[in-house]
Amino acid sequence: MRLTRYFLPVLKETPSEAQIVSHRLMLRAGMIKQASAGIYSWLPLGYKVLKRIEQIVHEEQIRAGHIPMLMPTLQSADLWRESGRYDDYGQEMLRIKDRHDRDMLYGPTNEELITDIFRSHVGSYKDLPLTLYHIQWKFRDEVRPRFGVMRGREFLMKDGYNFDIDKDAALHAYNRHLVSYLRSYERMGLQAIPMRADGGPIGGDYTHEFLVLAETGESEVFYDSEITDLKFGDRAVDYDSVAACQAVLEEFTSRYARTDETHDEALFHSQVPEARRRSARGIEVGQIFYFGTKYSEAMGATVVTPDGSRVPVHMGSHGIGVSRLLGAIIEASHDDKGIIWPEGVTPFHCGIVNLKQGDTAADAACENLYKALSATGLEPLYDDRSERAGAKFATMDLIGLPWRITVGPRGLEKGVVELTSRRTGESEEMSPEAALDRLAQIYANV
Ligand code: P5A
Repeated sequence: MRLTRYFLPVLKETPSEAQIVSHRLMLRAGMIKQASAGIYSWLPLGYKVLKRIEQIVHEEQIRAGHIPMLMPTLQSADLWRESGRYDDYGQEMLRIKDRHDRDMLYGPTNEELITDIFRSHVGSYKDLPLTLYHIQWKFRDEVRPRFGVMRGREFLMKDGYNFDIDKDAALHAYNRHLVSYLRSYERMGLQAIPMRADGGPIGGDYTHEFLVLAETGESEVFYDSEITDLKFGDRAVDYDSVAACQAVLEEFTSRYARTDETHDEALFHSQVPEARRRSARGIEVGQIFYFGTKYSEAMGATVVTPDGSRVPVHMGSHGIGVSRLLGAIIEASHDDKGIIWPEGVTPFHCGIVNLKQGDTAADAACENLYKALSATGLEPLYDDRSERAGAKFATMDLIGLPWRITVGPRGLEKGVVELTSRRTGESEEMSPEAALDRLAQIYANV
């Protein structure tokens, strides 16, 4: 993309309504614009990152054997009356009437809708196990929407639902989700720690939240500091192996780590030596639940077992806060100049800064780099504006592309350009070909 042809409405001023750094930076970098309280338009740069995150989530869910689909945002109130949640959900639910005076709602989650789909089409144990998921907009009329996309009213969630014959099978699905979530967050450059949590309006008492530690997080958390040394890495886990998934769950959840809803001070003290006890704040970027037959019993989602009897299916639901993740990643990765995107989610792989637009050699070298990068499947953002170098660097630093190639007439006389890491600020002179090779290598491992 050439910057002169792009739509990147960066702000010079720091917006006064934004209280936390990620919200400020998303506004300044022209990623989002508030449409009304807690509801945002995703401008091109923000939309690009959102899509990158979605892509990682899709890839990891499919790898785990879960099946993508799409359910609507608007739902009929009748299904929610069946489960009993229509009255329970309270003011967070946005209720709408259509022209026939039918009660509708903008879905805050999809347990009822998916259970209805399941009961309409599945009746036998032979069709299990089954996990369906989608990535779809949700609406929760939060009392205090704040911090930009962190606590929105309209937000994008990946929500998955497992259907299993019994509790053991459903717990394997739970573990599979835990493994796939660890992989997903790490690919986004995040450490998200699974912590024992509370079921809230979804239900069930077997649930973990995934938390990214950050001072601006809305949750208070208590944990054994050893947990922060755990890395999932690029290990290959066989998602069909009950033992392998169980082993990952045990490794990542055996140490004390709880949100304030389930925190037990006495247990914390008895399980964790004082030097390793931590209390901190965290951003909840996902949650997994096993709630057994809560919805299947209420809504009659049953299957025939091998011995011919009929049983309600065991279920769980599993959510990732896709739009919230942008805020969480920025909270975890920025400096005073702007965002620092991890390679896995960056909107463009590399920036090209032309120090002297209009100089024949510099223009030609930039064009060549632009074409060569694009040909290798990488997406560069070429700053081809006739701006001062300082202004171009400031924009690149603000929008946070992890790598920048700087091209100027003086370097070109020596046959070199400069490759700069946004994270370390270190620059290295090299030939344009060497810069291309280096970038290809970096992104081959992402
Ligand atoms: C699990 C999937 C559920 O709704 N039902 C379907 C279950 N879980 S949850 O924990 O309530 O939500 C899942 C994730 O969505 C994100 N989230 C939000 N993101 C932005 N703004 C909000 N107002 C908001 N509310 C929830 C969180 O990341 C949460 O973990």
